[in-house]
Amino acid sequence: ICTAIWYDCLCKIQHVIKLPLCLIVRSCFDVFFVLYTSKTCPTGWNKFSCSCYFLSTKSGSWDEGRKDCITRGADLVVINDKEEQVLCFANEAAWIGLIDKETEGSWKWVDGTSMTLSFWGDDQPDNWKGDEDCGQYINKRWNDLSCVASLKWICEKLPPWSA
Ligand SMILES: [Ca+2]
Ligand SMILES: [Ca+2]
Ligand SMILES: [Ca+2]
Repeated sequence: ICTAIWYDCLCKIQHVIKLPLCLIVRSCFDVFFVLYTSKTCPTGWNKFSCSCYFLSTKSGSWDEGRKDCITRGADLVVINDKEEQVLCFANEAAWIGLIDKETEGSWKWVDGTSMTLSFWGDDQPDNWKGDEDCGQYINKRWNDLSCVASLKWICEKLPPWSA
């Protein structure tokens, strides 16, 4: 039976087994996907798989972007898989939740996890001028950039069960 509750369950299973199960079964749930989206993502946010995404209209430093996301009950986006990397973010250059400020070259996500899967652009990260510790999404790849540069940012709001 296709119900919104079912969709919730599938998202939850996907979150646990780390497979894009939502995508696989999505066609079956298209109608409810729309309902689910309108129910769970605030206005101005886009739904993909189990999360809601927001591209800022303003620009600012990485810290300013993160602060804004937290204010919105979210955080800077954590890119967990190829689907999320490719599908979510159009062609905008924007901050993502990736940082190597603590230890140079040791990239961490804002949720505290280490970066394992990566989508760096050619010759990146290069820590140019020794001052590039924040992750930028650009041309569907990543670049390390000075954290005080001014960019838009992408927030990701996770589903309630992961809070
Ligand atoms: Ca994510
Ligand atoms: Ca760096
Ligand atoms: Ca760079």
